[in-house]
Amino acid sequence: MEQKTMIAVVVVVIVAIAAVGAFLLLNNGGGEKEPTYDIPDNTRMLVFGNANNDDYLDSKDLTFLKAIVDGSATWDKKINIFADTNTDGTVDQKDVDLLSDILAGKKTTMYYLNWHGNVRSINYPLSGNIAGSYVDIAALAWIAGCYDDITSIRQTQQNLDSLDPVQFPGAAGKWKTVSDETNTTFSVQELLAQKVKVVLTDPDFIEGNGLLEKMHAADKDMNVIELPINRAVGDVDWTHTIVTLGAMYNNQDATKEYVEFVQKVEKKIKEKLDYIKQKYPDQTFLICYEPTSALVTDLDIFGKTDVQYGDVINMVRLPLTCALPPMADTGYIEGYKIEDVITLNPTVICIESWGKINTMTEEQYREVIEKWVGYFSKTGAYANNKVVTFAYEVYGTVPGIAGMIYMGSLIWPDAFDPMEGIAYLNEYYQNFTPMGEDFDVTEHYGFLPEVWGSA
Ligand SMILES: [Ca+2]
Ligand SMILES: [Ca+2]
Repeated sequence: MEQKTMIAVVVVVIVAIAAVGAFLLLNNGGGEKEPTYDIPDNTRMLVFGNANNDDYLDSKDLTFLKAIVDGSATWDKKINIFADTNTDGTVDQKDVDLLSDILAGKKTTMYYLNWHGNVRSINYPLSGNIAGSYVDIAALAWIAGCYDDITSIRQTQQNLDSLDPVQFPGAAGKWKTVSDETNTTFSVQELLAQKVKVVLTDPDFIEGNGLLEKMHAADKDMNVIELPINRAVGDVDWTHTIVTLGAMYNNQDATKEYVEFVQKVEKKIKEKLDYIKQKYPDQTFLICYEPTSALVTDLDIFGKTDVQYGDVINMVRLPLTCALPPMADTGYIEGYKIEDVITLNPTVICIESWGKINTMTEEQYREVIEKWVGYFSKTGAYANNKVVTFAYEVYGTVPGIAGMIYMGSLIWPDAFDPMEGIAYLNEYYQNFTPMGEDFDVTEHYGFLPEVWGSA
């Protein structure tokens, strides 16, 4: 619950400082939310230099840049926004030189688009101690090849000391908390003390509270990467972050395999979309987050701002629409009545846990899940075998996309093959996590969603 409580606090802080927001925007040179650029639809590589808008920063971009400079290609600055490698408004030899240096791994400045479509820069290639808002950064860092640089996490020391050594090798005794005394955000003092050079975080922690500016002021070489971890901001999600980190660390060999995996899963889902939409039109879902009693539950739905939770983002990869419109800034609704869920009658009801698969035994976990499912036994979804339980840390964040084929097989058994779904999940865990090549999701509780009902 730490995650959600913190967000509520941040919202209060944002409201409190809204009156002075305009002043901050004028004076800090950062934190603006009006996009400078529209983020192109078909690229996850948000680095300037990615002239051809694909998911890689490579020699094809350099060839394209040279063609623009020698006049054999024309530059459409609205489409190929990243061609202007040094972001000075023109494409010329300086851009060719900068991209050449980047591809050669030379130390320089690299520019990228942040979650709001604003230009930011880093010291390229990234190196040094990494701090993150949640342990979820481990999943991204593992894929981008910088896992061993993680030293600091904004969670309690108790959280960090109890991490599963199989999922988080080397973390125990190494990772230190960089939480402030209220345990709601980063301590800048601790970031400095722990010599952090790279900060990976969702916007909730550092936007609107002046922290981003404090980090930059404390150490101009502290690279705060304004790309999401387990949120989506507008159209940017953690898949963009991983791909972009690959370039920032000059380690795209590691991320290329991941890009191809994501593209493969997306293609597979897409193949079934028309079939499901025609056979089962207007399918809705609602995510009930850690129900507090038989009467009320918290919800994860779309928020009114552009920051969205990963579980909602992953579920809409399937042909499902959230049963409620955006209701709060963060999309987190506390204390929603279960009788209102029954009235709303979503096609699929998701019941979601957080943190429990790491801290509970299988028996304890099952007991909690079965109790929660019981709260929803009078829903239409339960009558139709469409109550689905899952863990946020698997389906709300980086691994999530790998599990959507299996999730789909539980909801529409005629559309997706469960064995194929399990194969995708195993491919993810075996290739992109510390679990290793023998890991099998069917042998570990909590990694597969389950479906419940009376039909
Ligand atoms: Ca490219
Ligand atoms: Ca330029």
